[in-house]
Parts: sequence; structure tokens; C-alpha cells
Amino acid sequence: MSFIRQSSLDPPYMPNWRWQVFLDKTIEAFSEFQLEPYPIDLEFLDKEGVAGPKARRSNVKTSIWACQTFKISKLRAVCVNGENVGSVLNLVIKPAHNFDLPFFGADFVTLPGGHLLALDLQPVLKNDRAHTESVWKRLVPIHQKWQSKLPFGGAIPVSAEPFFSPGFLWTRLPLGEVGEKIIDDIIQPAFEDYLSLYLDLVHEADEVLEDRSRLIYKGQRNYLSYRAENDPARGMLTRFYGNEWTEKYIHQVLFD
Ligand code: DBV
Repeated sequence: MSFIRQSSLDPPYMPNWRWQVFLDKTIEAFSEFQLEPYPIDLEFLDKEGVAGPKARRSNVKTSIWACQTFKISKLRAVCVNGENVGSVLNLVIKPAHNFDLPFFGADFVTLPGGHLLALDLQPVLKNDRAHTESVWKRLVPIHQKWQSKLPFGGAIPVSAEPFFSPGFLWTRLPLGEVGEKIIDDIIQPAFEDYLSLYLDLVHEADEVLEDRSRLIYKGQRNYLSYRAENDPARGMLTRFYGNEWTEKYIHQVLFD
């Protein structure tokens, strides 16, 4: 059955998708706000393709749920699902630049080789204590609680370090029962803790002055261009949907 969505605010239809409960929690968490759709061209709202190894080709679908509200200029969840291909939830919450808030970033990726899970409240002015201190003080204990129960995910590129906080939760897990159980028992409550802290920060944030706002804006631009230039999904999306669609998607939709 195909299901035609007209608005980025309608939840995507992703049958048997691993990350559904995470998206549901996110939508539920933001239901207290007056949400407006974030404008996304129809050609990018839901995209289907065929992928996977030759003998086991399967359909792969990529959908985006996106909205905006006061203090949040963009919340978008990219959902990818294909039977022999993998499944992804990539979530980015971009605060309005007249508030001193971090980005919320989650990258939950299941590929034929295993799960890769990243979660963080990401600074855009990492060396600016007014931007980081009050976040890190509350995030680091939450991070320690959950990261201590997980294997470390390994080194990340040095060029990415300016965009991660000391509360970067990062792990790789095997496919199968063990990995699934860790996702249910550790990753899910960790995600809820990070989201709930983020919502507290959003509620508490006061508008900043114009000079400060301009500085945050520059930091956000810098963050978004880094993510667009270095998007680890580029290879995967290009294989599914070709170069032209993928570059437009990355630059005009995911990290515009
Ligand atoms: N990553 C995205 C978007 C994705 C996506 C929009 C639409 O930013 C998926 C999907 N991430 C994705 C895939 C891979 C990774 C890897 C498919 C696997 C790439 C591969 O193995 O070929 C966090 N994601 C990664 C890696 C890191 C992150 C560190 C490993 C990098 C590597 O192996 O090169 N994504 C990265 C990051 C954040 C994030 C900086 C912040 C929380 O969202």
C-alpha cells in the first residue's frame, strides 16, 4: 500500500522500522508545543528506491518528519528503512539563533555490519562558556550514567570534535539479540533522558541580545555546513537515489 503525505508534520508510514518508538517518543515529547510544518518539497518528503545485494534486492524508503515552533527553528527526523539494506533514524533539532541553546543530534544507524549509535547535545560555540557550561553541567552526569554501560564507539574525525560535547554518547553494537536488548534497555532510556534535558533547556532559555544572536547564527551556519560537507550518509543515499537527488537533499533539506 502506498501512503501519500502532503505535510511534513504528518508522521511518516514506515512499516517494521526499528526506530519507530524513538520517533514516537520525539513526536510525543513535542506535542505540548504548537507545531507548524517545516516546508519540505514533495519530492523530498517520501522517497522510494531499490537497493541491497544483487540476490536480495529490496525496497528502501526514506521519509522526513519536520516541524518548527517557537524557540525551535527546525526539528527534522530522517527515517530510512530497507529490508536487506538497513535502517536509520537521524534526528536534528535546530534552536532559533536568538536563544543560547545547543543542537540536539541523534544518529541511530543499523547496517548489515551492526548498529552505530550517536547521541549528543551539540555546541555551536564550543569555546564559549556561556554557551556550554550550563548544558554540560547537567548533561555530563546523564552521559556517564549511560555510556558506562556501553562499549565506546571508537575514534571520531578530529575535524568533527568542535561539534561534539563531553556528553557525546557513542557506541557500536552487534546485530542480533544482544544488540537489540542493549538498544531497548540502554539506548532508549538514554535517548529519553537527553530529550527531556533538551526540553528543559528549551523551556528555560531566554532570548539573547542581537550581538549574541549574530554570533550564535554564525556558529549554526558553521555547524550545518560541516554536517552537509561531511554527511556520513552521502554514500548510502547516493547508492539508493543517485547523486543529483542526494546532493539536493543534503544541502536543501537535511542541513539547509
Ligand atoms: N547520518 C546523518 C544523516 C544520516 C546518517 C542525515 C540520512 O547525518 C546516517 C542518514 N551515519 C549514517 C550512516 C552512517 C553514519 C555514521 C548511514 C554509516 C556510514 C558508513 O559506515 O558508511 C555521527 N554517524 C556516523 C559516524 C558518526 C556519526 C561519527 C561514523 C562516521 C564514519 O564512520 O565515517 N551523525 C554523526 C554526527 C552526528 C550525527 C556528527 C551527531 C550526533 O548525527
